[in-house]
Amino acid sequence: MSSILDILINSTSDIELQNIAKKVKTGQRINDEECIILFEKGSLSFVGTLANYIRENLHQDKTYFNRNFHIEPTNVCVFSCKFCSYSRLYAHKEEGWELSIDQMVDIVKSYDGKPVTEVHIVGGVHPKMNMAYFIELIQKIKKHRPDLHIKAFTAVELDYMFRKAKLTTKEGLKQLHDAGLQSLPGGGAEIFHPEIREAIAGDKVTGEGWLSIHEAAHELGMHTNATMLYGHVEKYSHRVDHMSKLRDLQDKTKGFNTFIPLKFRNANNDMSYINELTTTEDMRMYAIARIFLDNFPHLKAYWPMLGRQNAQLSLSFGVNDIDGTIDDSTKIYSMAGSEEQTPTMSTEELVRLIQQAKRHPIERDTLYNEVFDYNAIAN
Ligand code: V47
Ligand code: SF4
Repeated sequence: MSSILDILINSTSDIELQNIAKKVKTGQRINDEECIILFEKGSLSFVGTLANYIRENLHQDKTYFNRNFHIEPTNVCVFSCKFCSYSRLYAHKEEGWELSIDQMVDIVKSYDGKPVTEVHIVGGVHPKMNMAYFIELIQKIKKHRPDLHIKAFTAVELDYMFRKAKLTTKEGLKQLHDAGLQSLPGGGAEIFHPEIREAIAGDKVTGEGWLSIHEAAHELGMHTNATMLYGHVEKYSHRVDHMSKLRDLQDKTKGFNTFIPLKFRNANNDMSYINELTTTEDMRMYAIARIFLDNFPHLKAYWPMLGRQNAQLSLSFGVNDIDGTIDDSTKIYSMAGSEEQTPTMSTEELVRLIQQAKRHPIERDTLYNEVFDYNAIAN
């Protein structure tokens, strides 16, 4: 009997695309040039079929989410990334917010008795919030709720914190890890290639710096995520360069859990003149990431940024994770123009969204251990 990939191979007249489909069928890795060919020539149905084949081989219909909330300590930031709608320079700090340690611990306490498994802490890079401040925060959260997984601080925040404290990356991470930090989120990666990074985020940690912080975290036994901000001034070759560097590091350390492509949103920032990409381009991005990143176990669509309907659609284009309940606790995307102005979804809504796409909802913890199988109660 012909498999779906045999049908795809036989019906594709373009030899280069046909060879890529043959590689996927036999489990071979595609190279950077082939990835560019996919971006340039692969139709949505072509890349979608390949990505869905890989997704179902890895995870069948399983689709993960978790119960989480965000804490954003501040939006005051020493940097001025051109795509950022959220930060306020220190000189205008009265327009922003700065949470005290007690206020953040109170946010954690407001979840007492609720079955959340993860707190995600990221924010602007505030010149006065230093290592000692964040170590105290983490210790207090852990003391109050030891079972809550702390996923916190982008490589951008960490790079600044460690430089100010005159610590090496290894020393700084070790101190935070000892205090209770368990994973790193994937933010701050943007586009690694200096040609683009300098144009959109020229004053923060370099691509190499981002990668070396994640490598050091992996060496300490921590898991991390990786993002890529796409759909602005980058070319396809920059996306491939970015994903290729992530794939190389993953070959070395196996420390990444999930890849999260982040669609550029254009409201209220210095890049508002750039049109946002279409849904077709978004789905092609997810699908090609699933095909190229053969050593990443998971591909996440972050619904507060993409919108819930497109997140649902992405489950047919390689995505097997749609993040968590969020609980209206992040402002990054609502300020950048996402239709999700109050990002919160109840577990029931997330489950329904996944089931409507004819997928199998599973609640996970941060490290993808299965917490609850929703098909067990739905049938
Ligand atoms: O690094 C900022 C992005 C990131 C815009 O690891 C924008 O589980 C689009 O990384 N349009 C921070 N994107 C958020 C992040 C993240 C989110 C959810 C889950 C995880 C995880 C990580 O947000 C920044 C930047 O790339 N961003 N402004 C914008 N206008
Ligand atoms: Fe600061 Fe992050 Fe915004 Fe850049 S993206 S200005 S580092 S808050």
